[in-house]
Amino acid sequence: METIANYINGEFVPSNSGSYMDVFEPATGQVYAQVPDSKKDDVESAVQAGSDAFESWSKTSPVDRSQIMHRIADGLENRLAEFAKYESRDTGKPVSLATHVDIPRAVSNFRFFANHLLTFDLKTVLDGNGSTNRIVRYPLGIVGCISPWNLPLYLFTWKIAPALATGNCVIGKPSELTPFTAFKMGEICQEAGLPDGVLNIVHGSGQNTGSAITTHPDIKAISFTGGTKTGEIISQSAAPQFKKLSLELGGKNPNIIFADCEFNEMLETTLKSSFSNQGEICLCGSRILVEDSLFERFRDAFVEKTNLLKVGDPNDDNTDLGALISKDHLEKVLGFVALAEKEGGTVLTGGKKIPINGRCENGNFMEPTIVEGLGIDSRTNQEEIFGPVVTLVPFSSEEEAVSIANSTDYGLAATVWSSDLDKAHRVADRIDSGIVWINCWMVRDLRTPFGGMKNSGVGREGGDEALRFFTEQKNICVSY
Ligand code: TXE
Repeated sequence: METIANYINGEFVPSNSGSYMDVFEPATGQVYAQVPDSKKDDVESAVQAGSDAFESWSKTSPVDRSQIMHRIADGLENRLAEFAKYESRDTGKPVSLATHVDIPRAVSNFRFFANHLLTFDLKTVLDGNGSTNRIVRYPLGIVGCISPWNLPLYLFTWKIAPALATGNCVIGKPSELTPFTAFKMGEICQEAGLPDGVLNIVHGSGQNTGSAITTHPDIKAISFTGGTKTGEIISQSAAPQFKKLSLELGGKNPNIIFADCEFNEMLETTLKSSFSNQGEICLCGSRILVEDSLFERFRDAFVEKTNLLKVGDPNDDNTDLGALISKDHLEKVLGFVALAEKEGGTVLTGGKKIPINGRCENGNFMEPTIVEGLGIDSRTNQEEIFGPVVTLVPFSSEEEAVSIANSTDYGLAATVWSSDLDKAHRVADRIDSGIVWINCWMVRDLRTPFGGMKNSGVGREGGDEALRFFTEQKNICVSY
């Protein structure tokens, strides 16, 4: 049994609280580690360490900060295979996915911001009308980064890298369901020579550790990715202290498929956007809107392809879908399938738990699931399921496609498939979401803004947006 420790002031330390939670391996249902449920005084120690380190770190030259961040990326890259196994054990996702997506992206997050900070304008000078304005950006001080369980290290580093790049000290809290790669990040930071106290990783539940971070008066900003309900709670607790907030929340993303699309490419990509990471990605397309004239052809081909996906042991190279994150989450997702049937939907394929023999017999596995025949306003078509369940909805015109796409409270991502780029752009312009992919999915340039509209969040991450979020501006005006 592994015991996870907090990483505070450059050292691995147990939580003062002495209380621990079980960490389960989703693929086996077995407890393999204990994670501290840290309380206010642990967060206080981390904030103290951050305060002590801030003076020096904020004045460290951008070049030196950049070099340390590159060394962190190197350290992670050298241990990529090991980290991919940890990530798969914590999440249930296939090791192959963690090897090709999660850990490489965590490396890129550090590399990208290590480079980007060197070209980011911390200072702007505006001359005119007998005065000069010098606009300067400063690090905020101590910031909180709270991340979820679906892409643990990928999203943890997506937050801490820009925060560190801009000279802040960080209190990071990974999800209590998937703490292991963040725990091991401490070793990498030590080896890379990140000064003590600059990054502090405090483990625990949202209720105890998370809320101690979001309510701490010396923590100036919170960058959060997780559920929309949690985002609401965090907004309420952070607002009275006027903290800066960046919230990346849920989605109910539409894939709009026009009959004139390149069919095979669309089909392959739609399979990925539906079921990658067991559908547990906020960017997965969960409502598939298909033009009438293509509907039957698409439905039959999509069901056929879905039936070929292999659900199984994440350690097996041939596995397409691993286990869902927890027993509770599996029950929640299965509950949505039952709801879909109650609402009049037809399950075309999937919908059930899958027993896997051997090591994984107690794991949280379910079949990839496709449902058709539901109303646009049904709960199944409105609420985030966050599992391998998609719905098919026909449409007859551009107008109707846009109206269905915009009919939920969410606005995170969308895809549009058409060979007519005029039409695709016209539709993209009218969809309320932070990103629209035309004829592709999950293509990411880290310089671009990332985030959601409506209940999918507040603010944007990525590129300059992230560096702006983690800095405060001051305008110094002199008259001559
Ligand atoms: O996430 P939570 P949960 C969606 C998805 C899922 C639902 C709930 O629909 O079914 O959210 O997932 C910390 N103060 N997404 O409950 O609770 C928590 O410890 C401060 C979408 O597992 O939002 C963890 O570190 N922090 C999403 C982080 O918040 C709190 C990814 C996220 O956990 C807190 C995950 C509090 N009061 C779930 N309560 C996406 N957009 O990618 C919890 N936390």
